[in-house]
Amino acid sequence: MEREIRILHTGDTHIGYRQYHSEVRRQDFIDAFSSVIDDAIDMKVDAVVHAGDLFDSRNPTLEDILDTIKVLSKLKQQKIPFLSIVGNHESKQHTQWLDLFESMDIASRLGTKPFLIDGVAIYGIDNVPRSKIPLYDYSDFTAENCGEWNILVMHQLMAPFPFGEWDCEDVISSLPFDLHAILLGDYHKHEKTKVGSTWATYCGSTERNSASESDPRTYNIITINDDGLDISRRNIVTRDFLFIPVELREKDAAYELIINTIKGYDVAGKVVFLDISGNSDVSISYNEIEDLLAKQEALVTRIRDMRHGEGVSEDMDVEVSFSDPDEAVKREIKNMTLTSGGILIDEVVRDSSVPKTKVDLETESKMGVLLSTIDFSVPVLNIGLRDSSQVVGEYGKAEIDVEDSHGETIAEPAENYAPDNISKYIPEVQDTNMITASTIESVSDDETSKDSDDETPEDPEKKSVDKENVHAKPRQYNLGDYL
Ligand SMILES: [Mn+2]
Repeated sequence: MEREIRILHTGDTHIGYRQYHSEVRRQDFIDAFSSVIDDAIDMKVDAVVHAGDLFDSRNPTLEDILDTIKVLSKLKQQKIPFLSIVGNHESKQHTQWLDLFESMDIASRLGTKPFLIDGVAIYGIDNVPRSKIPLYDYSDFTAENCGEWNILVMHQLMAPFPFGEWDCEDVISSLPFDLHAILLGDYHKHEKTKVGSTWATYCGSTERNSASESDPRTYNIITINDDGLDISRRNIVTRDFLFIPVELREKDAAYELIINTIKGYDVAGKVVFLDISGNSDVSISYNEIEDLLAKQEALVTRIRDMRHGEGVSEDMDVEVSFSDPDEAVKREIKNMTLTSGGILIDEVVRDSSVPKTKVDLETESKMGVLLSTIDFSVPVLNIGLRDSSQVVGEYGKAEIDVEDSHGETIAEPAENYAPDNISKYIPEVQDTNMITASTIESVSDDETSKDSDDETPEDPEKKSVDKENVHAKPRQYNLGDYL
């Protein structure tokens, strides 16, 4: 080798994660990424490799994107390449966020053609969903332009690590060149092992994505020189998570015990878990405890009452299993008050005997059958709309003129506004003669705006309530109702 090459390997930065609904925590995730990039600049590494899950969501906010661009631009200024793959969290259908950053020349998307740094060739495989791993096609990889040293970046759970879904050995033996290291993301804890003569290593996440990630966060430095390839781990300074255990005994002194215990800790600015165990006969109100912790300036307070099986919740590593997942899905779908059309589409999409390429055809044909069973014959002429607005449309059915959302007048099948339909869907209006197109339009707009709101909700619970309200109200009053 002409010179030593050093690569900073990071991943699972999950930018945009508003953990515990805290804006400060969102900032913590971008700050952690930023501090890793600052280290890369201080160390003058030859490249930063990101092993996926740059963003927590496939729909990061503009703020998240701008913050990320700022950080990547710092690297760009120092002419340090940022090389990355797409993780499962941020993965979009076709074009990826990484493509945007590549087009801005602040990142390179790794793939089957190597990114070369002197004698080191770096390849990447975007996250592959578990079900598609056995079908993965290596044929795009060639030995052409491969390096003296070859590195592959992946975002998967890999064997020989115990949680593995894909075997490092399969990957190594399937590639047409020698692989010296697999730099991994997805698992959030640092790991390092050798598979034959190939290193496999996880860098760890840059911030704590849950309370179970209690160890210090880490990244890797990969050093390649004439002596070989070496992997070393570095810690990242992140916000403290503090775990305060309290074991309750007697009923009377419960609050005193909790308060005195809390006072023994410096909770300011920390994410605080108060873990209550012990006598389950002692009932306590959490509000006072939360107030006390807030007064002591804890950033986030989480009370986990272990006496009621809490703490064994989302924050811990727990395998959730259903005795029959299909049954569980069916039950949930039932609760969604979908229309028969909605259920039909769901069934077609879920049906493993329907090839993906036939889903649209199958849906269309089944929907046709469903529509043919619906009785649309309604007493059109009794409708209290102006006769002059009624015209006969191209299908020979009566139509009425209504304003669409752009204020344009369009012809709509009058049956959509037939008395039966309207009174059914707008319960507060009993006299159908009062209904005008504008009434209908305003209801429609309201609904559309709610449905098209696909932003990540501030509070998932609140959102689900809103959704329920929307669905409790009948959705529409035309053909769309059967969708
Ligand atoms: Mn991740």
